[in-house]
Amino acid sequence: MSTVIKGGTIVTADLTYKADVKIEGERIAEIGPDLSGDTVLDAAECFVMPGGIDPHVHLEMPFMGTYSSDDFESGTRAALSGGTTMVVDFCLPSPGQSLIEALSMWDNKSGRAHCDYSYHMAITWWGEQVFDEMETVVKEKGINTFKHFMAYKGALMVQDDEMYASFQRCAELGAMPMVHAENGDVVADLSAKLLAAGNNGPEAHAYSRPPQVEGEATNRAIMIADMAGVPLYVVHTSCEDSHEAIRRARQQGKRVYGEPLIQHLTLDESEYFDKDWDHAARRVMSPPFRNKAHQDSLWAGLQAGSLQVVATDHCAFTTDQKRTGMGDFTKIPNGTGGLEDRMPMLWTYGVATGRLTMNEFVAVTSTNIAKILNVYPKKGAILVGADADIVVWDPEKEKTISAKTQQSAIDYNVFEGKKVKGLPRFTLSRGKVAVSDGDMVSEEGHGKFVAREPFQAVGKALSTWKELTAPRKVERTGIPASGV
Ligand code: DUC
Ligand code: ZN
Ligand code: ZN
Ligand code: ZN
Repeated sequence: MSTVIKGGTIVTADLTYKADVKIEGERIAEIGPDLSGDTVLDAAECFVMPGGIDPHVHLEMPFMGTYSSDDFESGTRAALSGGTTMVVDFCLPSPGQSLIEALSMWDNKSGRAHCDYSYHMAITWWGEQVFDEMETVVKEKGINTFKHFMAYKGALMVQDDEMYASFQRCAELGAMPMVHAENGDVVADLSAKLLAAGNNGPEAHAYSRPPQVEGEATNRAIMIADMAGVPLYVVHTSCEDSHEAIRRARQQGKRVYGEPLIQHLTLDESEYFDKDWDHAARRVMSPPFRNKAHQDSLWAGLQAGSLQVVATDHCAFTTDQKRTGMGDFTKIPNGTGGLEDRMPMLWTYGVATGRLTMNEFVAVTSTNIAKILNVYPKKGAILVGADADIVVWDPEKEKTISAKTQQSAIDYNVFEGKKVKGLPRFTLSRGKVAVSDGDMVSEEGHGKFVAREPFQAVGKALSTWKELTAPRKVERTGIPASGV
């Protein structure tokens, strides 16, 4: 059985040309003029692009006393509906839990995925067991990225000495550390002061996490990564303060990557002020939305290449879940959706406005991500032999974003009412049509885990636990009950 995508214009990160694409089984078999096959998908007037990769999602994640509402079923269905064909979720061990055991819990959830997926492993505590298991995670479990939370004090937050030790371990294993860069000590102090002064509404969440806390933590993580001799991936870069640190590091030859979110690119802090409680609380996420000057900085970074990737940090909570934080903003579950809307929103606000070229669009939604995460060209490419994760993009197709028509399992959408132009006509997941003329025909359980090989090792001999400084012990309560 073969499928041919016919009559379209192929757009990759570096080329734009007219050709048909023939798929046999799960892979691209041939690219060229006038191809034929058993099934023909009409791509006339469309762009044929590598399916999107969202490198940052949280599906059914235990967090702040609840679970994020989109699971691997609804979340990956939402992804495909918007042209995204692979997601990378975060495996979050509870403090004291084995990384391998946490992974098996994640495997139990991800079996329902409609599209392919991979994991990052979070370092939520530190000890000899974590040190040892990191090797198994990299060498046997196909995971080459470790996430560190510099915020959520007393819960997920790592200390600098732990981060330094873990970064060194990443270096010797050929893995890359990632950071949620916010100074958790300062956030905790500002939050307490705001609450004490009677500021308990959702807008106080934004005041508790100013750009400086992000800029400081980004700088700190970059310097620690440099001393550990390892590249660094900074998730959800939301402001100039953090972007500036990344830009400077790159100019100095450091391999540091920055990931703005579609939410921060297109929504600003006015979403929190003079709005009703539900409206503002639904948009509470960390980092919070910023002002327009910060937005301009993020767009400039994508244009200049100092920021490489657009993600969502999709972590969707219902209005009822958000309302558990009424009277105390630190208890509002942090997170927003976006998985379904990332590509149409970026096309509409990026490509259609002239901020990004079509090739840059492909780079930041797919190809750069595949390269940075070491799954290129299996993913992120229109090349013979690559997985047939493809989106046939109709630049004339329009819709108004609405919770009423979305795939995501929550009762609102932070982009409600926004008109987008540019949507999938077809989305293919490993050769299987998942969106057909705008209709969902994807298959639960079709998604497979994508293993990611270690990066080129830095060449040091493996150290043992004893050789690293054993960081001091920190008390942790586990999954945060509140948001600092
Ligand atoms: N930020 C959020 O808004 N949600 C999930 C975790 C995070 O860092
Ligand atoms: Zn984060
Ligand atoms: Zn996140
Ligand atoms: Zn299948």
